[in-house]
Amino acid sequence: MLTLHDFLDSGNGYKVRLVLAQLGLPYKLVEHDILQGATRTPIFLSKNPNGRIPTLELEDGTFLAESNAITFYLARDSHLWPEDKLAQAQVLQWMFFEQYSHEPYVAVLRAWKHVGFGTTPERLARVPELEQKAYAALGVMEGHLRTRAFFVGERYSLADIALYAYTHVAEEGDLSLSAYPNIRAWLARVAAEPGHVPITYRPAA
Ligand SMILES: N[C@@H](CCC(=O)N[C@@H](CS)C(=O)NCC(=O)O)C(=O)O
Repeated sequence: MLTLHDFLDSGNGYKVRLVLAQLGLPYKLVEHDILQGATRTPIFLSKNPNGRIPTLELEDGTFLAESNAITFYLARDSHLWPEDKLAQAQVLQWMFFEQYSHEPYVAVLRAWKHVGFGTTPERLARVPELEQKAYAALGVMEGHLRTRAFFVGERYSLADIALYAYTHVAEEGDLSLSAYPNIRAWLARVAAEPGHVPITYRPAA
């Protein structure tokens, strides 16, 4: 059986849990308290030298890191991954956008203000810059969704999952979605997809 090393509050981990749930794949969840440095121990570093969750442990003992690589591994033969070559590249385009232009701002503000990493004076000084960059990313998403139901090819895909994970909890980082009606409508569409589970979801032990 697959084993997912994770931390429940993590949006990166949630992407993987959402894919596993929507594809009906059984797995064991092993939770690590990242607030206490649990992914920085020698044992965890031997699984993922980058010291981060999510990390997926395959049946043969291989460890796979990086949320968007893990969701691709799980979903590439499913309805969550398009068949068309350009659509595949467009899904990747949004997954890379999420990692470079969205997650470092939207997720980090939430990590500081909500998850428990805390707001030190140095972090508070960086908040305006992170907010500006987070809203810039949300602006790109809002514009794209003005004429579309989903990010690629009018079909729910890994692109939507990658971007949903932290956008739907952006307000926990004190970001307001009130000026983003297209994003709010898309969030509701994603949450209505069959097999959707919330970020707090744990599989039965
Ligand atoms: N790019 C990675 C980011 C993973 C990441 O930043 N994980 C965080 C939690 S969301 C973590 O494990 N932090 C603990 C630490 O860095 O010690 C991904 O998409 O999986």
